[in-house]
Amino acid sequence: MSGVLMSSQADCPSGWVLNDNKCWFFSDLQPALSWTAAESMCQQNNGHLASFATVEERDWVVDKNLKRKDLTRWWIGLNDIQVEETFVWSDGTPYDPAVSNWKPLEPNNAYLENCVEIWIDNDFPPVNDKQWNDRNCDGLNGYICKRDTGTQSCSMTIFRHYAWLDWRNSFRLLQQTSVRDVIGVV
Ligand code: MAN
Ligand code: CA
Repeated sequence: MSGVLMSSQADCPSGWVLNDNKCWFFSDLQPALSWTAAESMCQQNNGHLASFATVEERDWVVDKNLKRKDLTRWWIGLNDIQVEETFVWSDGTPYDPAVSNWKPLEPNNAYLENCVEIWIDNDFPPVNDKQWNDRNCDGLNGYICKRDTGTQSCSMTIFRHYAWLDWRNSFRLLQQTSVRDVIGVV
């Protein structure tokens, strides 16, 4: 008889940051990407372009992450590609206008703009400099991915049981256990 017990710890792949029980990735690599290419990069890594379910998530992204980077324009998952003026998040999170943070006069669909960016334009005073703008989806931006945590540190306990009758015909049971670490994010 044998058995396996798996235990794991929620964690993020290397290069991703853990916040609010999600993993976040900030790409300021060159070349910058179109919205569609950025969304597909996030999907290849088991995520989507970032959605914001709460004001805390939204502000954490800008205040704790983007302000330290040089790049000023970042794709997020919000878009109205399917139906003009109906905004949806690419990961399926319901769009809550109370969590939105549009720049004044945006979204304006000025140049057939169906994708949304965070635009840090370093205004002074910086009142509107971390807000959202709809932009043509072919524009080249940095991007932010979000995904569920994976199981990075994970250990596996293997049980083996041996049972037999000894020379005096009494029942003997032996349990052998071994623990192994499994490395890698699922
Ligand atoms: C201006 C405004 C924005 C528009 C951008 C495109 O800043 O018209 O609404 O999205 O240009 O780069
Ligand atoms: Ca716009």
